Amino acid sequence: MTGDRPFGHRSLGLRVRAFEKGDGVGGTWFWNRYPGAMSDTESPFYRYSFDEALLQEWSWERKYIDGPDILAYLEAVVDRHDLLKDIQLSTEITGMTFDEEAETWTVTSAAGESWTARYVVTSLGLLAAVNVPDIPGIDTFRGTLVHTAHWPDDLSIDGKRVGVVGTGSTGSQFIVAASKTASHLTVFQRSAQYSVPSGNGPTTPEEVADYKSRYPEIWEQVRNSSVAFGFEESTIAASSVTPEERDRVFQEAWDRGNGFFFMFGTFNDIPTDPESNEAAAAFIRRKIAEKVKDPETARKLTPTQPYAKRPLCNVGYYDLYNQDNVELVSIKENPIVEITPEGIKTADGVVHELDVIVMATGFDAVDGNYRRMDIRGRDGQTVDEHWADAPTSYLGVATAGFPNMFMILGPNGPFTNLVPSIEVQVEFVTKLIAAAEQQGGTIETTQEFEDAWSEECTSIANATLFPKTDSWIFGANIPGKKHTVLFYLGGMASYRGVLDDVQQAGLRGFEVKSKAVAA
Ligand code: NA7
Repeated sequence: MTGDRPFGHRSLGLRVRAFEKGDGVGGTWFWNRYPGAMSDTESPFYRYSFDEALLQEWSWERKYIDGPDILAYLEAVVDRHDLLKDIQLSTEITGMTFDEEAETWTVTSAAGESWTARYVVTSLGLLAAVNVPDIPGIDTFRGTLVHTAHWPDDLSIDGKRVGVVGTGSTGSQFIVAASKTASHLTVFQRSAQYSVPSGNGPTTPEEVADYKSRYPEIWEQVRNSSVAFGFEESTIAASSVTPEERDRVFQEAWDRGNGFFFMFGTFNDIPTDPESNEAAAAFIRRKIAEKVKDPETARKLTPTQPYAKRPLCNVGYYDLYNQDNVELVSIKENPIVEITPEGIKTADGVVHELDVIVMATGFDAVDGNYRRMDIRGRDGQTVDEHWADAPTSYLGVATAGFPNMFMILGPNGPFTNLVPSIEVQVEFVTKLIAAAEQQGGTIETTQEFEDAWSEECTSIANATLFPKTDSWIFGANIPGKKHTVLFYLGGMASYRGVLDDVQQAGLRGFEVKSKAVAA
């Protein structure tokens, strides 16, 4: 292989066995095949930086890559690096137990197979444990009921009566797509959302060539930015400029497109200053009022919470509610009471007759899949017990009492375009494993460092308006889940700075315990 830098286990010369529940690689993009699925990170930045040759080979034709193209890209990565020989597909791992005597992990599958390893790296998916609401009568529906993350390849909604529950990032993408092909689309909305235009459209070959010629500087910028979306975050406070100037900047961002750009590229205090946040929110609310013709529909679509959830963007999200085939039901005002064989019944007694019900109801984010597995560290303690109060970690990659276990996108990792975060964490975990290899022992973090990292994440989150809204970023979407921070909201550059400091201080916060040395 040429043109790529040594990355991950290959730089250590270790043997690796990877397990994947799906019948193919791709994770999120393997599972999420609903109509309209796409990344809202612009195409040049939603890819790995480590394979420089592939960056040159792989092109794109639109501002954003859609689900099937991302899956094809990930398959190409696997192919090029001949990874499939190390990956066992269609294998659901159900348990992992640390043997303190042997200092090894035993990994077991649902089929009863087991393997032993010195190290385990968990990449269980940040948004993978599916959340399906417990609605009475859900099993009685005569049509097709699907969660967006389990979309069957042979399910078409063309010409059908479709109901969708959920208007988050997934729901709004699906709604835009379904509004074009369903005979009737009923949107069951719990919370109104702020959505700005994505600005999606064709890219010219010249633009693509220009990006390709600048990749080294692009990655430099991405890694030194906050959200790692490939744009410069604003350094100007909305509170420092006139209302006219704010609206000029918001309009420019509206015309440019992209949700993260609207929140982080316009001004630097939208997520933190209530007045600046309200200025952005009011701008979007005015757009809703301008676009949506029926005042009652416009009222229901208008959010009242601060603009402080994961930012969304779509093409024509609000306009589509003017179409005759689209109907909006506010289930805050008129709750779903049950699912019947014919469709969805709301509190006003109406049965909305449907052929397909789509649950765009999200995920038990971040720790969901960890808790669904039986993961046992020192003294037989499970991860579920260890996280009884809240899911925690040191630097998003390690948790105390679980030696030689490393998480990619574990709790309290950075909140960014996830591809660069994955790369940064893989590089860091590789260094941790190298340290353990070098010293011939186990490596683990301590409770003290884990607690300090949680405090750091909480205090950063509390300096923002994000905890003031109910979203999966704090676990608020799952009934009974504790409202707690699940991310490091300090940004990519700061996160990398912390990792650099930790390394320079001899992996501060990690202990290598060598039995040989102890003996
Ligand atoms: P989200 O963002 O968690 O959205 C889920 C949506 O489903 C949201 O509108 C919820 O309303 C709604 N929801 C959840 N539970 C229910 C129940 N019980 N009844 C009615 N409506 C419900 O998930 P997504 O899949 O859209 O996006 C997750 C991330 O994946 C996304 O941010 C990307 O980064 C990728 P709510 O707003 O909670 O009132």
